Amino acid sequence: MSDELTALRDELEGAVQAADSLEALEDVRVRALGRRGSVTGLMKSLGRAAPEERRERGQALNLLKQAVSDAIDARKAALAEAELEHRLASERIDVTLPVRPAPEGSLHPISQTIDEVTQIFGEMGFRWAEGPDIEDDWYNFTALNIPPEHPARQEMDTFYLAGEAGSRPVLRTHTSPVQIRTMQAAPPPLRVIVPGRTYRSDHDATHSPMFHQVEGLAIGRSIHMGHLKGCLIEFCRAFFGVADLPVRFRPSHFPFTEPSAEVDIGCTREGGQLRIGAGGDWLEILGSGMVHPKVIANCGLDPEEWQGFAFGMGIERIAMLKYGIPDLRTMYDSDLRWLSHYGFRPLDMPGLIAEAAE
Ligand code: 2NL
Repeated sequence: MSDELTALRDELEGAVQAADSLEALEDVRVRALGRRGSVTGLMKSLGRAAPEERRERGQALNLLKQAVSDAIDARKAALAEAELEHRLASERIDVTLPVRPAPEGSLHPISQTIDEVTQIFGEMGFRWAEGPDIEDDWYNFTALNIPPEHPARQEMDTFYLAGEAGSRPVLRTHTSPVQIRTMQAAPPPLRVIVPGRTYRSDHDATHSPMFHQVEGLAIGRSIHMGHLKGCLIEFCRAFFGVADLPVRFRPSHFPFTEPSAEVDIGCTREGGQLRIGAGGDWLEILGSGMVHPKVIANCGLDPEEWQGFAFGMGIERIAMLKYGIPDLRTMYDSDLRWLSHYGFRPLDMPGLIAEAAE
């Protein structure tokens, strides 16, 4: 090979080695081997060479072209490998890292409390039942043995709606109408737990016109006060997570139960701080009683054959007690800061799961 071609080969091989990317390498290839490239130009000029020189110069040019082409291929492979190495290093993922928590919503304490109450009674054989928010006078009052002069019936305390042809629909003031419908719908024995929205015309620091109740009903041939006491003591202890929680039954009155009992749990109030558990003090949690025979009869059942117990409690109240929420009105503000403070992770059932794990 002539000095001139050797110099060109060295120059091109140097350019190939200097190319630091596939694009730069392609530029070198075009400058050398492209249609107007330096090596291509020399090949084209071969025709003008003297016949005796042509063979030798042709061979030398072919060697040059081959050498440049081989250098380009080798450099291309090296660059491609380096690029792959770089990607493997930069796109490396650590599969041992813990999962990043996805942003998620939370359960309102009212929903959480309803879940907890229905789960505790569910384990005692009660099934969930629900019914309409808009009721008629018979289901909300008459069937429940509520007398015409009872304050709950007054315009002042209850939301009435304008109905058709003199009827007077009412926003249910308790969830009891659902139990009446349950007794009508299928023959006993039965056990239902009935959470839901209820409405009363009351609005101040401790009352909201819409609030939540959960009621329960068990009907059978030989259900007695002992069953009522056993179920409600068990509920109070499971719900508040205090195994030896004192529970007291105090005589009371409701039109729909006879006898009736208010249920109190033990607590202490030291320095204005309420603590649920054994102590000298009592806190009212729910109302209960044996279903009044007139209510059983109103549902088309024979009170001589069927009897049972019922109970009811306010969800907001027991949620505030259990979770230390000081102000009822904050429950309905939809303040995201409040919700993220008092809200629950979906499927989180404190008390119960903790108890099962022990
Ligand atoms: C309370 C007291 C109570 C009932 C609700 C009931 C339902 C039927 C028949 C008899 Cl269908 N009783 N429910 C019984 C006793 C008390 O609620 O303080 N609630 C917030």
